[in-house]
Amino acid sequence: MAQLKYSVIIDALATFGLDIWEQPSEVLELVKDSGYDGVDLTAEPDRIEIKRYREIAEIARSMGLKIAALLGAWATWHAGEARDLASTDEAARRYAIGYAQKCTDLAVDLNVSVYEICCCPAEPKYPVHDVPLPTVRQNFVESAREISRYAADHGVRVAIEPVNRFEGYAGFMNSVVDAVGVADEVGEDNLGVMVDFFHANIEDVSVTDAIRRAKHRLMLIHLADSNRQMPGMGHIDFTSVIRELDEVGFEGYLSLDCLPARPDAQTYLTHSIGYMKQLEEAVALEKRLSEMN
Ligand SMILES: [Mn+2]
Repeated sequence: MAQLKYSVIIDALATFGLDIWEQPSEVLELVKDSGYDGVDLTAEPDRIEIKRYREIAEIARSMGLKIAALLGAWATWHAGEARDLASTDEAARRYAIGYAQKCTDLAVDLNVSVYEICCCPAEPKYPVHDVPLPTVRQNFVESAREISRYAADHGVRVAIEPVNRFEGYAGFMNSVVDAVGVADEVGEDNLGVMVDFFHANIEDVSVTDAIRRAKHRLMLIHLADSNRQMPGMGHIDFTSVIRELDEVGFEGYLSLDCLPARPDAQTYLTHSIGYMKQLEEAVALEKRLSEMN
């Protein structure tokens, strides 16, 4: 059984006062020493100088850390502005597409293979959004097609992250199953989906079902438990998750994405990977035993 690869979404460390742009070596060393294979850097091509990105990518690589993915900032709470790929305001939708294209350019520059896109309204409304769902879908599909074609021309992959009804458009692409349907409709080979366990636990039949259904398009995973805390702190059955990832032959990264990350940076990083690796070991052993029969 192949070992899984783990990464850390660097933005989540902000709750501990750790800022990669201020103290890159310190943050990256902590991640490396905790046993991770990579980091996910947030894509803010208009706010952070390319020179700074290159420096940080260089420090990471010199430590043997890969850049697993660029994290797109799509929700207003995260981006500090609206980046809505399904907006009915054409200028706003074009603005969001422009951001995605800059993410592609940044990925090329830093030699990162994949980044993610989400469908987040400027202001989420639950339980019903005021734009008809077919319109939301049509707008997003058009945006995703344009984005993935641009990315394909540059050799970059794009992963759709479905987000739960409270953070995305309630009723549109909240589940992984829906996201696979949207990706199939767009029909570009470099467009896939990712599974964030927190969102999938709310919206899909189960996290393992989501992995199984995403199979042919699964590019990335965001790692958290059902309550968005460290794996082991909620009720997701991670043993089944690991079996399923082995079953579908997942080769991407699991990027630690708990919000708000707690209780302290050291515990957050070491507990999460330690818990997962222990279960991985048990699943590998289980497989070995079953093969002896
Ligand atoms: Mn996520």
